[in-house]
Amino acid sequence: MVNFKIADESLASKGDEALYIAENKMPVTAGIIRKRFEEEKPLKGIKIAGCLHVTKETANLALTLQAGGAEVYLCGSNPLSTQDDVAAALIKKGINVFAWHGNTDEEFYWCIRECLKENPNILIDDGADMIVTAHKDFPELIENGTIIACQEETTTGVKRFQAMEKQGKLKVPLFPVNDARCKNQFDNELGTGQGVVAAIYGMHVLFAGKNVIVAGFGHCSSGMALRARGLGANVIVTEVDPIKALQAKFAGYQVMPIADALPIADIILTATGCKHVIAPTKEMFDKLKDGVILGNLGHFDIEIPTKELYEYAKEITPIRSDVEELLMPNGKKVYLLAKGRLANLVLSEGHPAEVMDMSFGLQSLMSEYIVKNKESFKPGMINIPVKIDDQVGFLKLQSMGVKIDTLTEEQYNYIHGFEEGT
Ligand code: RBV
Repeated sequence: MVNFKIADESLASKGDEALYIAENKMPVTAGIIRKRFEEEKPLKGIKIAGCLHVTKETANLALTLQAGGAEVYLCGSNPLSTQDDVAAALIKKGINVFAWHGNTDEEFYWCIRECLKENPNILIDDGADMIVTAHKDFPELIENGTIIACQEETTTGVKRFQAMEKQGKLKVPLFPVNDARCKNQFDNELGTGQGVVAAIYGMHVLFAGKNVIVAGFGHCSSGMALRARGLGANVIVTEVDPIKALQAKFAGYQVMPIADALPIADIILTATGCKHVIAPTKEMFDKLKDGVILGNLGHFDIEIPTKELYEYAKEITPIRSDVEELLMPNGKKVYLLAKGRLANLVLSEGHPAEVMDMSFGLQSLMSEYIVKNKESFKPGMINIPVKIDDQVGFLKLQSMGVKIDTLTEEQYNYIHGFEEGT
């Protein structure tokens, strides 16, 4: 029996169309790996709970895990990113889903708890909320060994787990899938990078000639800066890390403190993982240019100080789906995308299937790896095996019909030796 709470079951056929589009663009996850999983059933008898954006790409991950024999439970990793048609299609295919677009914070955690109540063996998180909830509310699942190991999809989640581990509070083996090369060099750079189009979906704005501020210059934000420049914007980068600031400068961007950038910014896009990228003060808010568009592409809604902006605004008017106009006390208008939540997921449909194919290929193979090696893990962060990272890379190349060279024995010995010099 499928267990679920979703918005509208009648959206299933629309969801099927979305799933089909993604499936065709995910030859690794929905093709090669799914086919092998169907034959070998490496996840037989295993329950997997995913706290992930409920998108057509995540749906294909869920179906691959199911093909491998797992019983799959899914809840959303953000209150606004669930695609209700996808959720409807999934329950018809036997995936247990607790997610709907626009759930409250309380409902969000209720959905997580519904998944945890099912005694899952593997948790796949995106942002750490599910695994942190397991530690707080379901410690017995950790203590009695029901949870074998966990996987984390995003940078913000990995940072939270690093903090937990430092404080001795991380009680499960944790694989930071985000940190694998096949994840962060593609999903983060290309996926979040292309997410700048959320500002176009939201306001149908022209980037050419605009001053676009990109906060941060990590994997995600450097991708965003590149794509915004490609659209013809004058990109200004803000940073706190001297090396990343230098990288931005040498890549040809202007670099300056955010306080200096605010008065000239037409669009401000954040993906730093840090809170209050714009300090929540009257002085900073008054600096914002009339008509500025504010969009966050980072995991949580604290990068743009949404709560404080709402409190400071004289009027808040929803002007279209997921876009609000804030009238500031000085008469200027500010346009906020997606209530400060990930605009790339809320206004657009999330990262394209082609890159999610690699992230979710890793999640699939890591689930298999966890089951195969379940006796050998200790609590704490454990790197993704290079072999699995490489395997996803090879599978992706194979699916694209791209061949590469292999080291000869002589080359291998040279590269791993020190004897040969001048
Ligand atoms: N993300 N998922 C999607 N289409 O399902 N798009 C983005 C999708 C993930 C991405 O891996 C990123 O690390 C995370 O969302 C941020 O919450």
